[in-house]
Amino acid sequence: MLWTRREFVAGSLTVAASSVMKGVTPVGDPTSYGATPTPLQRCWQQMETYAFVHFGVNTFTDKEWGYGDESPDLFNPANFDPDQIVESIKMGGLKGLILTAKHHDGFCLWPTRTTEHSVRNSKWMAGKGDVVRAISDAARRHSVKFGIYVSPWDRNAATYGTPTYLQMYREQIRELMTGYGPIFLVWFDGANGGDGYYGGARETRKIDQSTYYEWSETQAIVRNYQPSAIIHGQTVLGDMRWVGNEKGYAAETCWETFTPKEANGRPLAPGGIKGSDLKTGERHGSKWLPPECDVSIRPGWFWHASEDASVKSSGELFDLYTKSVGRGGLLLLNVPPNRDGVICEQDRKSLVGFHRLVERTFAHNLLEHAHLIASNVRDRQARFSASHLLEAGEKTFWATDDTVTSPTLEVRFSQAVEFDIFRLKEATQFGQRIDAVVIDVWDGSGFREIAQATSIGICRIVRLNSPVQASGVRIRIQSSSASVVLAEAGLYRTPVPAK
Ligand code: FUL
Repeated sequence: MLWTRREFVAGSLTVAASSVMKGVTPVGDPTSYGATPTPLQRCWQQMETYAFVHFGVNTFTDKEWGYGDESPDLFNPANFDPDQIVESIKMGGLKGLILTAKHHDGFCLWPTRTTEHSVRNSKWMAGKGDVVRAISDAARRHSVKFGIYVSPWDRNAATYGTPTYLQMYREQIRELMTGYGPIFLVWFDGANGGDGYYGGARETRKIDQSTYYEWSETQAIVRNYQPSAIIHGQTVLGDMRWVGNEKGYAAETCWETFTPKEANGRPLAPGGIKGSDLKTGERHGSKWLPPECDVSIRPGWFWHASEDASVKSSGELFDLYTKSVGRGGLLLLNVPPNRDGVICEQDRKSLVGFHRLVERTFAHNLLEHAHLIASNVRDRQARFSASHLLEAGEKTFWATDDTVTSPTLEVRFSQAVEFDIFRLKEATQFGQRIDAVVIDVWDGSGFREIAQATSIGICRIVRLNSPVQASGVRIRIQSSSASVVLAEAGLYRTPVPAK
């Protein structure tokens, strides 16, 4: 049944009957529920998407994992253009980039004092080059945030596997944290130990992933020098969880919270937790640890000529966006420079198209001028009314009374609208509260259910298989672990069918 005008006024927007008017102390904000994000995590989650830049000796050897015996001379990008790389990333709407300062082969893209295996001993720029400097400077010039990947596994280092290597690794982190300005994110890889060059030993070395790196000490270096950096990995100090796959998507039901623990009770280490658990997170988990969904725009992480024809299309990237950002996570999209040291045209084209798709889809909220009719408004105060759902950001929100955990929101349109996406955002400073939601459309004579969703969190995008037309829409919160605090609601129509 549609709401009458009287119910609309009584239930939603007026403050006439509120406690404010009755001279009673007005009810304040709801209390937060469960784990909540830190201010740092909230800022980072607003970024939604950022890039990985895999670049190094592998770019020139056509490999994904270099053995560690590559000559530094191999690294010789003919037309290295850091501005072109950063601009390409920006054209994709990506808000930051994470450079592989050192991959598993151990070759350092900056002139480190810790090893001879670096750009300092390469023909490139007669040993005077510094890729980390060039890219971080360009990122700053273009207002793109800069982050670092520094592989713990080092197949070049003679000392790998001993405490001496740990000293070297930590010194590398120190150099990177202190020499290149603000770092927004540090990525610690889970791939560890195996065969390698190891200073000529050419053998297999196994380490105990959960104890060898003493992660809390290693990561404390990051916290000390870059207190505003997000730490990748579900470790003691980690601010996020890896999503458990490298395909760029989270599970359909995906919670922002997680309780980091290893099945065998050993210390936490990157890569040490079951992938399926990471994909869904954990309802009522002890920590706010949103998933970061990493994926490459190409089949491999490094550039390979043979993959020039396999660049993901804009539509495919948009689909991944809805399954990562749209499931409460972040999208980390790898865009690898080629041997010239630039991003290829086909990758740029996809990035531009992807950005345009996101912008155009979400530019026009079909609820914009509609009256949102809420079945309950907290203390009937205007500052908690459903109209705030149409304002961007988490600062304003629709909130219900403490006892109301399954309210509805209804909308009537003077003219039918067509949409294929709906998006909800919780005000996450109050925690993840909603458990399940149903969307109904009014077809002229009654409401018909068209979609359901579970976890909402910072952003939930539900994409319908095909567009629907409706003269009314009802959002039914079926269950919530605490009263509802929603920041945004929207209906959208994708401009072109995404492939
Ligand atoms: C993995 C690595 O082994 C890959 O080469 C790549 O860097 C990816 C992002 O992480 O663990």
